[in-house]
Amino acid sequence: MAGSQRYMRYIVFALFALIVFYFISSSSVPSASWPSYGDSTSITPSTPDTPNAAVSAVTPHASTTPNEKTLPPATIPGDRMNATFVTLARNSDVWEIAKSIRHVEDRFNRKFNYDWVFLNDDDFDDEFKKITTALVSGKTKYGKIPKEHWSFPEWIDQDKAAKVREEMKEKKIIYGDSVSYRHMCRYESGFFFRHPLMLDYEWYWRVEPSVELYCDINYDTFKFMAEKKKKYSFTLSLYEYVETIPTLWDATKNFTKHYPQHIAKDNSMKFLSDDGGETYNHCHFWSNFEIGNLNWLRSDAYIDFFTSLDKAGGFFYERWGDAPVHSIAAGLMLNKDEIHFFNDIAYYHVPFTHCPTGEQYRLDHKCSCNPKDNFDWNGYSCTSRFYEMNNMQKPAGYEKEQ
Ligand SMILES: Nc1nc2c(ncn2[C@@H]2O[C@H](COP(=O)(O)OP(=O)(O)O)[C@@H](O)[C@H]2O)c(=O)[nH]1
Ligand SMILES: [Mg+2]
Repeated sequence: MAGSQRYMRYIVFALFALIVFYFISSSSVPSASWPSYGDSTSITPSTPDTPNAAVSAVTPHASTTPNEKTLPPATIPGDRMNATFVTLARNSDVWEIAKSIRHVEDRFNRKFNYDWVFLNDDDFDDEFKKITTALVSGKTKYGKIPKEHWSFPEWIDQDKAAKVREEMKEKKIIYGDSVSYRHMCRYESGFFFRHPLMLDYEWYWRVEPSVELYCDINYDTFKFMAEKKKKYSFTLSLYEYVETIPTLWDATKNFTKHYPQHIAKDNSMKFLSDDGGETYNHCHFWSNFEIGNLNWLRSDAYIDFFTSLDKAGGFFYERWGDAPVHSIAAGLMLNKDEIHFFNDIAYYHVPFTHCPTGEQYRLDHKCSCNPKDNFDWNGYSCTSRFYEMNNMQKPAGYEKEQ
């Protein structure tokens, strides 16, 4: 027994000695085959046919080879328009707006470096400013909305407004019981373009949290708007939820009766109404995406329109959205050819996608959207009407997406 124990001890010791010997011998092997990154002195060309072996020997970071192809310029040269992105957001929206900014920068703005104005009914905190400033390639500006632009006007009957919110809550109308959503819609309808920070600019592109862009945009969309004399634009259009705007068209008709001088001759009434203006068909451009002209929104025509709607009280007695308000204004007070459909801007805001119709375009612009998700030719979209009203030919292949 004692003899076999001694025997075992001997084997264990021998094994241990072997392991120690192995480690000592392998660590003493010269390690010249693992030069540290950037250490040019220890580098030997790994293969005899490495093209720039001579250069590699003298330049730092020579473990990599230079790209000899001509790459496109990192930014698009040329002058810029007097334009800005604009976002209305709360501090709590920071990570959702961060995603949107990244999309906009990657697909467009890193090539143009336009400014970005952020507006809030509260003070933006340091975290929000730090994150968004780091992401935007242009200048960032942060503005607080004056109280009088984010509160009930004195002519609003508070009890009546509260009762409506209760009723809408029972009917489960989206945002039906929300006061802040109503202030937001009224602000986007009538005030954002008058904020002191916005007065510096002529053009805006509105961006909301959690939106996505799916194709490269390689030209200046603001310049396009200016050169083509466009004032308003959209990517998605649809029918508004009737319960939120039962009297919006009556208020509109009241406006047109009092201000006939503001109505454009070649307007888009056909897009808005199927009976020559008697009733509204609820078609509107989805305003979470907009590229537009701020001077138009600041014009007497638009301000008179907003003021007369505001007096009617529907932002609080109903739940008028800024999308139908902007759309009716553009439809009646601009000429048809001043409204542009950006088929080439692939865009998503929950739950709808605009994915450009036309495969060659999608391939050329590195689009990542599924054309099957495109909403344009769906029965709930109004974009077909826009094409028909303007006698525009629908893009090739649209039938396959219906
Ligand atoms: N500062 C601020 N921004 C708001 C408020 N409510 C909504 N927003 C912003 O207004 C825009 C529209 O709001 P959102 O929640 O996206 O509405 P939806 O797209 O209609 O569902 C977004 O840019 C929001 O960040 C609010 O109470 N305060
Ligand atoms: Mg939104």
